[in-house]
Amino acid sequence: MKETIMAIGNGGYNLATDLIAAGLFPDARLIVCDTNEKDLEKNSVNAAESFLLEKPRKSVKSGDTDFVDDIVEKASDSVIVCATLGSMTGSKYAPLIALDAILKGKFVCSFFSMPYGFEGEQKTKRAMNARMQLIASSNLVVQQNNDRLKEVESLGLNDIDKPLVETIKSAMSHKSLEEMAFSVNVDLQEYIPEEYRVKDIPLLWFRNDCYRGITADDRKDVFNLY
Ligand SMILES: Nc1nc2c(ncn2[C@@H]2O[C@H](COP(=O)(O)OP(=O)(O)OP(=O)(O)O)[C@@H](O)[C@H]2O)c(=O)[nH]1
Ligand SMILES: [Mg+2]
Repeated sequence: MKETIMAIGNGGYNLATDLIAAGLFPDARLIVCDTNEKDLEKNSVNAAESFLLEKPRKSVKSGDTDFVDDIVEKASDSVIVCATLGSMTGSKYAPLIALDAILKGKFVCSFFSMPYGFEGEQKTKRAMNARMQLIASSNLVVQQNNDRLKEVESLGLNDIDKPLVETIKSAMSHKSLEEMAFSVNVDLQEYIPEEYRVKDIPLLWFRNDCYRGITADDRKDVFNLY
């Protein structure tokens, strides 16, 4: 299935680009979304579509999917949402795009990072809320914990997305994204490369469709908790 990669925010775009550069999704279409006009212009060079988003309100609710409806309309049946959580754009819009896509019956994978600890409690809380929403709106999620990148000595300054990209690459050499999402009794964490398991605790985390059978209303409810 030809994937549509949705790059949300500037870090989301970087992650999407790194995934594409790794050759994992050779036929994918790239859709770039940002609230920042300059970043959008800079990041849209190789995009099939680009969308300037409104600056998000403090908290988005499930009823806000009409903001992203015209974006999701452009996606194929297999959607890969890329965002780096913590700031406003990725944290607010990536979950809404995933929700709208999954409610439209699409297959949704969300790949994202959590912020560094030094960025403060507000960013961490915003990212945790977005993560919860993404889990409820995706068939498969893969998370990278940015705060633990410093524990991997081999990583250079330009390798910020390398653990996430290499983990997805390693997993996809064993299984398709659909197989990862829907297989039962498979420990997806086993696909995380050895160098990213510092002190036996991986910097990354896989979650497959843990809410199998969840209703559309249940998914939406997760957006209306806070
Ligand atoms: N893994 C990774 N994390 C990043 C990258 N860029 C930024 N981050 C992290 O993601 C957080 C969000 O940064 P951005 O992606 O720039 O924010 P945004 O989603 O565009 O949101 P705005 O603040 O509204 O512009 C930062 O606080 C960093 O923790 C990146 O290229 N890769
Ligand atoms: Mg931005």
